[in-house]
Amino acid sequence: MERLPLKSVKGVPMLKYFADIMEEVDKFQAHPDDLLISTYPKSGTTWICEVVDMIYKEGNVEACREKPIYLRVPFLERSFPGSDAGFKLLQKTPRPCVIKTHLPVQLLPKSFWEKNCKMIYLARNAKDVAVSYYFFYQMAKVHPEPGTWNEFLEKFMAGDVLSSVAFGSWYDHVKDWWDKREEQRMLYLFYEDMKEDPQQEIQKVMEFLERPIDEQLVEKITHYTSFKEMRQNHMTNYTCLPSTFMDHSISPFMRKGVAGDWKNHFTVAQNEFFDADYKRQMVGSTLQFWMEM
Ligand code: PPS
Repeated sequence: MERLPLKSVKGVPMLKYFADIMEEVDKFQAHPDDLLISTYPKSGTTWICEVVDMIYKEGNVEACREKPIYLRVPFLERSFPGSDAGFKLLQKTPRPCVIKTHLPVQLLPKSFWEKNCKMIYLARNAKDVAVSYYFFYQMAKVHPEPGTWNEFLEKFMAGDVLSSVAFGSWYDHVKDWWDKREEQRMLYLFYEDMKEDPQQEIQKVMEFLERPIDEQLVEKITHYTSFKEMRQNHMTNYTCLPSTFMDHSISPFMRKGVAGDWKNHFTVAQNEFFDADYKRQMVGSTLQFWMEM
């Protein structure tokens, strides 16, 4: 796997292979009953996908273990040489279905808005996302070289230029999706709330999906979607992919799964600099994050 430079799609830096299919992705036709799961990378996408798949499969663990999560919840804009692009995989998938995306609001195919699809957005605090993304850049070798932690953090803060990170600005992503939540059938969730009270957040998802709340089912889903369980489950921990693509010996995909790990990586100076920039980038937004638990 080659570490190619990012490529701009309407000003958003993207992995080159993803950018190359965006014209086709843009024409994607959503089914009105498709459920879209949208996140900025490293925000707990795999976690919420597994929760939703377990709800759809009414807690049937065997059915959830038939295929890796990236085949059960196809990733719309994903594209790598030698495998089906996400939108092509969706052509072969029975619809309606659950679809994963990391696209910012302005790049999401219009059809999702026009068909008024239900959407779940999961956000995670910027500092933990930056740390998680840094380790992911090292192990998932389709990304450009991350450089040092300090260099990577600067790229993360830069957001929307080609020298920044894949999928662009975290700040714009979380704010723009937040601003859409009232005009769309959208459930906006937070990683930190899922860590704090997974039962409550799973119930919220079930209500949003109009499923009957069954306490035993909630308990079962909470258990099987815990970090401990998902870390050792080959269908959720990405170990089914070849190590040329994701090298878990550099850093496992299921790395720590906590809120507040940033404290082990940010220096005092980096933290002060980041906080000042954060205030500037988030000014005017009502969006609030727990930076630790
Ligand atoms: S990706 O590649 O963008 O789809 O990655 P994504 O799944 O969004 O994020 C990976 C991070 O989520 C953590 N994770 C979890 N945390 C808590 N509980 C569960 N069940 C869980 N599953 C995944 C994973 O460990 C990555 O975070 P870090 O901080 O790197 O550990």
